[in-house]
Amino acid sequence: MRTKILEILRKCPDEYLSGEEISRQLEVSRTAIWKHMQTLKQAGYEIEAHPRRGYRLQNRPDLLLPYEIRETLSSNILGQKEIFYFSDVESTNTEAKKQANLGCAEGTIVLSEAQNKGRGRLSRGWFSPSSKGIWLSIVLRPPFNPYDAPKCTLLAAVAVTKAIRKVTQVECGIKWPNDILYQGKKLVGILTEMSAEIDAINHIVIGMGINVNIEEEEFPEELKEIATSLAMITGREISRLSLLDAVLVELEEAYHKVIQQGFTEMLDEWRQLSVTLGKNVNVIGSGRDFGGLAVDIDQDGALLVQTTECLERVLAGDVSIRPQI
Ligand code: BT5
Repeated sequence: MRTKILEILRKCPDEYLSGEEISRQLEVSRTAIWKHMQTLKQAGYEIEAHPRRGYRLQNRPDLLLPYEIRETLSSNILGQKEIFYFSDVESTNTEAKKQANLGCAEGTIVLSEAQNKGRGRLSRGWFSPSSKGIWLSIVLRPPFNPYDAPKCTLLAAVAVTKAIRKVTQVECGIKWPNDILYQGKKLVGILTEMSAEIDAINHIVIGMGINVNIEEEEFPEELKEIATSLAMITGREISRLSLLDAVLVELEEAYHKVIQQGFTEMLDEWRQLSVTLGKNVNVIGSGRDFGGLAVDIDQDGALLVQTTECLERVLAGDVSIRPQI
């Protein structure tokens, strides 16, 4: 109902519409309309209510509200079923996993304006200030073997990189396995979590943290040297709604292609968007630390690193790119 009210108000941006007119169009009482208007105001919409003329929409909040998302959404499945929206939550991945365990549909998305316990890998934290980024989790139920699940992180990284490039023209690239960087600084982090049986995936939750409109001084001291945002790079505010739409569309397209044709083409796209390949890297946390040249990824998405002794295959861990001397 609130989506419909907003639709009617948006059609006549400069006019007042009487409560009677709106209630006639939507076939509900004027009191019901009044109540919905109060809820919309509480959500941040500036709606002028004139005693004789009626209602007029003056300003939309810069929030990722489900009614606003549905207005611009051009994906077919992702975000088209359920959207769980919070102003503040511990972690959208934790919420998405809860919903997935309760049986939510594939394509369900969870968004929050802020996260107070945003998570990275290995219990690391994710800085998620209110309304400054896209803190998003997507529930997928892919027909793949659990063995293929790590490639979902690569798939998500390709989709987000393409979406960011399209919407903002920022030439960011992917650092294996889950970071999107711009000039060496982290713009996006991806956290993929899975629930599976031995031979089948129950669900995968892809969590993405995209730093959209965070200003340099807003980052905590420990992130200032290593993190960046789209607003810092472009010098302008970026529409989170347009970017969210592009991310969902790209991810959906890439996901369907992988289901129909396998991972080969996606892995090629990953190679093209990578900032890791061809660089000297240090590999940390995969059992033992070592350095070498990142030469390729294999069919499983593992990073192949040429050391002085042999070709190492890295399936998990952190990679830091050594600065060129
Ligand atoms: C990641 O982990 O990069 C995955 C981050 C995923 C965040 C999303 S937000 C929506 C969803 N819900 C969640 O709870 N999580 C997902 P990792 O590779 O472990 O990197 C974590 C490290 O990145 C931290 O230890 C910091 O050094 C750094 N970091 C934290 N917040 C950052 C930010 N906003 N921008 C850039 N770097 C950040």
